[in-house]
Amino acid sequence: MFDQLKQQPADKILALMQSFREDPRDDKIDLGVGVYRDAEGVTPVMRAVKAAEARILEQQTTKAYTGLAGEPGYAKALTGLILGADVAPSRIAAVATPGGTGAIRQGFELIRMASPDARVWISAPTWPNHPSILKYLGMPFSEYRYFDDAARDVDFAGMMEDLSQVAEGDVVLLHGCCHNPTGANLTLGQWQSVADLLLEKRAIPFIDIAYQGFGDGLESDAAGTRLIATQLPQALIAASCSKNFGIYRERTGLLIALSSDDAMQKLAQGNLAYLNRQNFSFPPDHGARVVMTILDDPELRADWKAELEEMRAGMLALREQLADELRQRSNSDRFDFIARHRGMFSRLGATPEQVEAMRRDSGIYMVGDSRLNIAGLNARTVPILAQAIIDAGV
Ligand code: PLP
Ligand code: TYF
Repeated sequence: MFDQLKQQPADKILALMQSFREDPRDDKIDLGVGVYRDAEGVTPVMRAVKAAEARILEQQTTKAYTGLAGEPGYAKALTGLILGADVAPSRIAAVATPGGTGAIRQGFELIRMASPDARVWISAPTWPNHPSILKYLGMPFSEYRYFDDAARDVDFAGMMEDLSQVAEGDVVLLHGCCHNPTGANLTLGQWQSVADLLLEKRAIPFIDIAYQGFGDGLESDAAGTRLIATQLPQALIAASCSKNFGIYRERTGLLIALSSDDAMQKLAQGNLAYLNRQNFSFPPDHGARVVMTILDDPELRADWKAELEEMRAGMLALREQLADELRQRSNSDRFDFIARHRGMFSRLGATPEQVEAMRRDSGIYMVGDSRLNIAGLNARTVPILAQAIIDAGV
């Protein structure tokens, strides 16, 4: 039986992680996988997470199954963090999922169940797992232009032109903030134009929000998502707590389906629970319980926000420093986009050969499309990267 299997394509980001580990050089720099690291290169367990875990360890009296949708208090707390108070609870169906990836997967499956011919529109470029999962599920999908390679900014005219071809009932996948892999994001005015277009086309927005709090702050980073949620009758939102709570391996995500009326909300909730049951019965609980504990406790919540804010400010400072170093070394402002981009990533716009040269000559690892993880840097390594970028002729 198993001899019938075909080799599957490797995940390029995870493969890069492996080559980095195998590189014997002491001064190598990992700017590959999207994991936050502090100035010492450590991915810390956040203070509030440790405190919540201690509390759970002490107070939890059972580990019996939760519900198919997971702990309702988790969905309520995280929905509040993402949507604020502007969306009526009667519109919200939600299930806990194994990570943001699980939420995306369940979201796609919900679309396929409801409307098998619906086309999913994804940005070019996007996180590689989006097209990979869509392909695996056999769902029709198309790309819309998103990144202007020359300006290293959003190609908004191209995006709107491509989305003008969206058919009624199609789904448009948008990154809520901190676009992966480019770092280029929509302005609130552009979000409004997208919302108007989707409303006119009767298309369904699907927002993937995996970096809330890593861009301009918790509230600003959710502004596009909130605009869509309040103006469109239906929407899907896949949220991840991996980055902003630093609980990557706990697999903590949430899939939200927003409906226009009560009956549809109940139908959506029932189908989401059904999908969880088909795929894994009950979603993981530990990370969800940690998130709920933090968000529901004013002290833990304040401490979590403060630490998240420190992480965000650190990444912004590194962006500024890198843009400054490159301005001096290139005698131009052509790298200023690094300071304008938001989140963990920027797409540098280097060729695959230049990316390879930086790896070979300087031990600097970035993804082949020249995406670099800003959090992989520190004040000492920024000038080293800047020099390598210049030496590679970017
Ligand atoms: N969506 C995007 C754009 C991502 O970059 C990630 C990456 O971590 C995820 C979703 C999902 O992350 P996880 O499944 O680890 O929660
Ligand atoms: O884009 C990234 O680096 C993160 C982490 O299959 C990641 O989103 C990368 C690959 C993958 C799952 C997560």
